[in-house]
Amino acid sequence: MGKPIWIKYAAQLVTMASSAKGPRKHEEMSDLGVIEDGSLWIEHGVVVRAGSTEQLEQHFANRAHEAEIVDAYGKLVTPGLVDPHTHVVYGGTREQEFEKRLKGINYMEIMNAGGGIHATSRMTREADEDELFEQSFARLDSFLRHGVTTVEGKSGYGLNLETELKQLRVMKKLNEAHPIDLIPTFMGAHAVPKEYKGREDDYVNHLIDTMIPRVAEEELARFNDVFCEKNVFTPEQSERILEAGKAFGLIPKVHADEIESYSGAELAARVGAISAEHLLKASDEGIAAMAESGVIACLLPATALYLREEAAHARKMIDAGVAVAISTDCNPGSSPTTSMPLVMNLACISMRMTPAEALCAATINAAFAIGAEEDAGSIEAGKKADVVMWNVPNYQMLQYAFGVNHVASVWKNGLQVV
Ligand code: IZC
Ligand code: ZN
Repeated sequence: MGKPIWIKYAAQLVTMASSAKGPRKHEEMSDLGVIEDGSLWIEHGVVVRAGSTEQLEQHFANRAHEAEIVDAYGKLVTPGLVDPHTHVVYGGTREQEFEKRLKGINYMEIMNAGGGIHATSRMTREADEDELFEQSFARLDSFLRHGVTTVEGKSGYGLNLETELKQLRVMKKLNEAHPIDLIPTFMGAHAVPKEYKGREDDYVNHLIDTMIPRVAEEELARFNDVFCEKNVFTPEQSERILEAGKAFGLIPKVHADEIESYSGAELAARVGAISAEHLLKASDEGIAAMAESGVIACLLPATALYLREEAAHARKMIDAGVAVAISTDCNPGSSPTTSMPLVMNLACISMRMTPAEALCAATINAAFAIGAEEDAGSIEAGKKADVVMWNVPNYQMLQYAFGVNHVASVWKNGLQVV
């Protein structure tokens, strides 16, 4: 695998290493494991040792000549960012819908009139595998350029067996072909397809009897997600779908309380979901229930901004003891972005998270939200060497100078990819 890489003299090395076990809560979210004048030795694609430059100079005195040296003087070095919620594989775009919404027609009106998710579903059904692969590959490149090295991706623009499988197979190929680790979620319950209008329960049964077993049998997904929302799937339907997935080893996730308060957070707690997403309108009881059962809140402030909605109440959740992660929600309707740095900026600006909490939410807590914490989310001996060097001297500057791409270099599995 070539020479060892030695990143030296970083103004700040943020490791996210901590004595805390599990997703970070309360003040644990501010414990970033910062090392000033930081140094990092990478070999065979994994982190061998992180510490001060002085410590590593002592430790590797006999091997210094073997390494390729990277001078990080004046720069910030962090773990690769993790995006725990995307709809990255899709056909077409929805810029006309963007304009409609600016003129005052809302997200659900557009969807109920056959646009929104249904429009993307039509375009995704029409696209062949190669087209979907090419378009999504380019989006993953963009993620990488923004410092993101692990991405969760959902199906849910097929809404029939054939196209859901197509989306998941494209994700599998992308995971193999692209440096980014792409972790797949089945989301056949993203909308009730038009051909089932008035027969919603028939579609729920189809998901449970046919689609979920097939996805599990082909091992195409790790998670099972549902859009639990008024006029989409009720909490009762959502619970049936998530329980059916559990029986096949698919871990539940819930799109909860995005547009209206609908006891989605309570549902996530009840079914033991790994995470609940959006939560703009989550109730206090729902937040308490999530804290109690250890559901991670995956908050999407870029989506809130894009839909011109008030962002989720991150402070309330952190105070209640909920571990918070953040994500782009990259999708063609309500958040066409690949910029996790922008999402960190917005976590601070729209949700009053601190710069430290935002970085925690975009790294280790995001990794926990997709079961990737063994490999990703922190710089620790034995983990994948997924590392970003930024053109700023400290993590506060990363959140402060906003809307700018500060990425200098990215390593994925110890290979420089940006
Ligand atoms: O395509 O509109 N909220 N799903 C639930 C989305 C947004 C993605 C979309
Ligand atoms: Zn989503």
